[in-house]
Amino acid sequence: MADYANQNFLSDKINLPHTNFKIAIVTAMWNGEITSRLKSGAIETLAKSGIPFKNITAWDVPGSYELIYAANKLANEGMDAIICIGVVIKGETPHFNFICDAVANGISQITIEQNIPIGFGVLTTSNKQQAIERAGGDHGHKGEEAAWTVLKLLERQ
Ligand code: RBF
Repeated sequence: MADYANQNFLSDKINLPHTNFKIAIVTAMWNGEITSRLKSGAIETLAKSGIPFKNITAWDVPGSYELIYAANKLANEGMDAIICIGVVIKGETPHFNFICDAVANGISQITIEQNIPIGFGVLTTSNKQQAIERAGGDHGHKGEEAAWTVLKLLERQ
């Protein structure tokens, strides 16, 4: 079995049963310079696996807290999977823990109640540099990884 702790899992091939899945990408516009990179990487990853653009719904919301409402609404509209993207930076966010906890708990509640895969592409970093490094820099691309993750779960649909 592959060991994703020790290899870049993006290199692993996805074997979807079909490519007709409807997938939504919800992106928080707070720290939009970084979230837009994460969003682009997520779209590219879906396209590389053969998901047609017409099947991809993109919704930009104001901040990470709004990812919860948007993801739940999109699940109710019949999406097969959702990718949530946001960047919460500790040094710039006085109530960092409240936002991070609310978003993580809200999204996990939706994935359970709606029974669909949700990719957690929400960076929670100490500073802006750490977020940039995770949006296509030295620490990988968390937008691509979140998209890859939902595709991996859709293999079993
Ligand atoms: N949203 C983010 O996505 N990332 C942040 O770092 C962030 N920091 C915030 C800091 C403050 C002081 C406030 C009031 C909001 C912040 N938000 C952030 C926005 C939040 O997710 C939400 O959009 C707003 O609170 C409105 O519901």
